[in-house]
Amino acid sequence: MKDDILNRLQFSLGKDADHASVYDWRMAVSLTVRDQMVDTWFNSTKEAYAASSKRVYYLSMEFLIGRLIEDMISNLQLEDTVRGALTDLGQDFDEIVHDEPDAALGNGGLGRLAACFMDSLATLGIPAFGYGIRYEHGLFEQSFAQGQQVERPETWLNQRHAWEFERPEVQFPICFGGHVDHHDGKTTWHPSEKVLATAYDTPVIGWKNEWGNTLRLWSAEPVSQFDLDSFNRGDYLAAGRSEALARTISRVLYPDDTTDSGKELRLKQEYFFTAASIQDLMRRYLQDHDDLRQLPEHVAIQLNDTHPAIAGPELVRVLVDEHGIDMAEAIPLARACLAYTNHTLLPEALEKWGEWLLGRILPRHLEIIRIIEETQQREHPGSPRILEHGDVRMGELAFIMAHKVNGVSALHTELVKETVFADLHRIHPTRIINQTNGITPRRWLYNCNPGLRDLITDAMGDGWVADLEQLTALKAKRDDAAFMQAFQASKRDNKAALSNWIGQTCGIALDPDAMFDVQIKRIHEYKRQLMNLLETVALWNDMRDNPDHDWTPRVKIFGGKAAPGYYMAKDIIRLINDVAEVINNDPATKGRLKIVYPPNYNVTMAERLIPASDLSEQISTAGKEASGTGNMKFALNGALTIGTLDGANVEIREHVGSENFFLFGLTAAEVMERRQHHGYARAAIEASPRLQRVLGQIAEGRFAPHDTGRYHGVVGMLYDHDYFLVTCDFDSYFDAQRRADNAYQNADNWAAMALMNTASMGWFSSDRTIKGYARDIWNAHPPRAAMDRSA
Ligand code: F58
Repeated sequence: MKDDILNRLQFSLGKDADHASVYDWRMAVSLTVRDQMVDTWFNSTKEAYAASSKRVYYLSMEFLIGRLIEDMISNLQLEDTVRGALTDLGQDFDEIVHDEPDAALGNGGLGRLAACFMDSLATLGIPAFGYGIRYEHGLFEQSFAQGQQVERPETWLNQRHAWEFERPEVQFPICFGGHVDHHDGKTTWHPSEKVLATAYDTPVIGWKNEWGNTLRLWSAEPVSQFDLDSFNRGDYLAAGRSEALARTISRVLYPDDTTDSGKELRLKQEYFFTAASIQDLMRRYLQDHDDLRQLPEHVAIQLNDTHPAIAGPELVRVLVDEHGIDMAEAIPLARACLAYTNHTLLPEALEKWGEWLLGRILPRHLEIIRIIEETQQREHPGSPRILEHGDVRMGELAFIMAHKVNGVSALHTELVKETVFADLHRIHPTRIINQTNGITPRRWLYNCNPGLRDLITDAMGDGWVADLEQLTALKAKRDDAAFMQAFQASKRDNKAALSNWIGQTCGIALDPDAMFDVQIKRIHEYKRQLMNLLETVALWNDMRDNPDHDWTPRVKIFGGKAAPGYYMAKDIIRLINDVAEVINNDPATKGRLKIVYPPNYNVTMAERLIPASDLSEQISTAGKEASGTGNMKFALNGALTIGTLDGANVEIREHVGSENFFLFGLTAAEVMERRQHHGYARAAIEASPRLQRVLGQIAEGRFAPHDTGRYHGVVGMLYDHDYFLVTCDFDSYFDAQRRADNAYQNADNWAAMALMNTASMGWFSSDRTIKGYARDIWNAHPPRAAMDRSA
């Protein structure tokens, strides 16, 4: 390993050890590790070909991967080797690992789920490709200026990305615009614009280096590099115009996790990566098959939300216009390949495109969508429409073109059946199924929490890493005093390390014995960071009123970004920072209450915060959080949840036991009912003197003394259109928090509850989720298991 690293340093980086920077060392280590993945990767590809396996194609606009170096090293079981080699070379392993920038090619849960799924697909040995976009700029970088969010472009590709292989030979033209000709029964699309999609492959190697799949990200390039005629005429801008146009397509990730941006560029991005992926998988299929009617036996295409929903019409277009299959046959054939995952019920997040816009950019696709619509109406008169009020509704399109549609938690799936797709569900009663989300235990326990990982492995071996349900054996340890002591110590160590980091980065001193209460996720009204903050102010008031009470010391940690155009979310961020400023400087609550909000929350920060958390905030308005996956990461790492009956919280509570979960709040049914009552928010505020006081303080400018009107909008919203029922759940939430306070006072009992959480979370491994997809949706199998069976 030492020689390999030095060789890489010399021959790939052109540096000698004396002059190498941390970056050079990291690249040398990464390239060395990457070399060791290639055999597994090649062999997996060969095996999948030899077995003529069905392949899974996971199409996702987002892959929120974070750093890769630790994943790669641990999945290859190289930790000790690499660490040892670097120590011998006089280098610091941790410093090198922390030098890698996060690949932030996603907004939040949806993108992170895709990354966890890639890890599980490889670990399970299921042949799969992840297809997405190689954004030049991932999710923006967040900083705070006077408490307000400031966004700056993220530049992960300024440095070379060590893990990818550029594939200049894998290149497909992607067309836009123009018109369509129908002649002698033949249809021809004459596009007006064309770009090239070039592949960049990152090998994804599963646990213990047994199987490797590919994450193939597409980058847009101009068809012709530049126009030499214009250049020679001295028109340098015109010479580079087509290049500039093409490159914008893969330039930025849309940072909007709330509403359909309505931008033409986003539609082009969606079509760009979907069309490239379909050309690629068709090419692969046609290499060793000639009967396109067998396509569904070899190809499973999973649509991660509606962003790639144009895959339906695109696949039909390719089958009909390029391979001469009848439309009537092509539609069901495409459907048999396609499945769609829904991640949201929020009406504003369901994608729609103006018919006019879609027709201008993808004229042939609009024709095909019309035919799909007619076919659906003919077969199921009165079916909900794809085309309505001048819009193309991508949810309906995805549903109608999928053979299975899945929700991401039990509750969410029921709500999908009852609300957004109620009418389609009546027509296709077996199409909607549930696949509750999961998380990869490799990243979210093994790598991020080495203390707990070693404790568990010492107690039971490392079988749990690929079979997380083995963790139930830990339940027997709750009476083992030595184990429980070590369990508590590992949490204490993680909290001390986090306190150090927060001290260094935010300049705030924390007491590692305080309860670390953490809410990290995108800032959104339905996730109710505001309710958490109001409770913090109420607690502060109570502490100041009763200074002699035996208060449980708390550290409230927030993390998360707001979409740049989401003004209410940005006000909430500013309010958190303003309140922190006042409370953190109040001598009356010193040592008892602190608020920290480290800027630029990302995957790497989550890996730091989650292992050091005691209390996990999962407090969305019931019925709004489709699943949540952060909730699973916390519970697995021994944090207790304070939460509503929403998303996967419901299933987490069933697994960990209601006695190990702080439940509060209205149920989804009660939420819908409450909204029918006129003036429900005012009534709730009037009934709660505690809440009234907090709202009064905020409205009076207690936290913005030089700009007292700053939060009138926020307070006014709570009085007049508190759609997410912050006011109605406030008292119940406050009480649940006091139950948590009391429980925390008994450290042994708290640790026993935390252990029950860790021990009960095995079911939430994304390995279980992927087995569910493979069985119920894809009918895909690991070729190796088939060979083992026949041997
Ligand atoms: C999330 N959706 C859900 N969307 O909110 C969360 O409950 C769930 O656990 C997770 O998916 C995985 O199923 C989500 O993250 C986005 O970020 C979209 C990005 C593009 C625009 C629309 C929202």
